[in-house]
Amino acid sequence: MFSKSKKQLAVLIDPENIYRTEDVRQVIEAAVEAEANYVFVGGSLVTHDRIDDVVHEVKSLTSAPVYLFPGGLNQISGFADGILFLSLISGRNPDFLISKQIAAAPLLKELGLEVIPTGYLLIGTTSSASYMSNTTPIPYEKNEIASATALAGQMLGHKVIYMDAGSGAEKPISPTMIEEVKRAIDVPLIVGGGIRDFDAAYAVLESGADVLVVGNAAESDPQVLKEISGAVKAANSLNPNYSLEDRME
Ligand code: 1GP
Repeated sequence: MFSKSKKQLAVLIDPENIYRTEDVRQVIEAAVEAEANYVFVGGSLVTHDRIDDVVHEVKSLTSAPVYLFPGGLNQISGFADGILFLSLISGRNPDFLISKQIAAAPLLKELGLEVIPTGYLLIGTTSSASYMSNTTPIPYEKNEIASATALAGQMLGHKVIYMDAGSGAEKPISPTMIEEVKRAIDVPLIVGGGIRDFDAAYAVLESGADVLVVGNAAESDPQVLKEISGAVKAANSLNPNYSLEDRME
């Protein structure tokens, strides 16, 4: 499970884009090399029925826990280790706050997946996730709304808070928003969306994220994970003044 004692990296596979064996293999091999701590599998819209195949393939390539990050009920697989049981608490759409969870709960119990109650916040501008969930994201600069929402999520019993700028976001969530949310909550904080390089990853971790999620960038160039894992190591190291080259070694 997620921890606050060490910064961690999660690599996200959107099965709508990455489902061919060769593509899965490329991303996961890079994730293993980058010592990614988790693999998340899921997306806003999955139009095929290959989730089991994708998760099975991922599991065969890594010993890191594989957690479902589902945008819909067709993204549940018994081959996963667990599921981020998301409630979209930045939105006001009951379907994504509770209805889909009710529909999924009996199956999750039957499959015996580890269920991680996750308060999920969309931030910034319209993304596939906000469009598909028919919710309005929290505006990019409204730090106090984000921190109050995250705190309410924790008070409601969520074991982790996931702030997401949306896959392929132009820019990641701002350091000041991450700092404020981090100050407000005690549970681990996952941050994703638009993180493509060392600097963005380091800024997100330095401002308080416990787990960093990288999807799009790894899909386009799996080798970027090495650079990003350098940021995770740097953020975990006691000496943040290493040169970029040192961190990359
Ligand atoms: C999206 O947080 C994830 O839900 C990851 O975003 O694809 O932009 O890395 P990216």
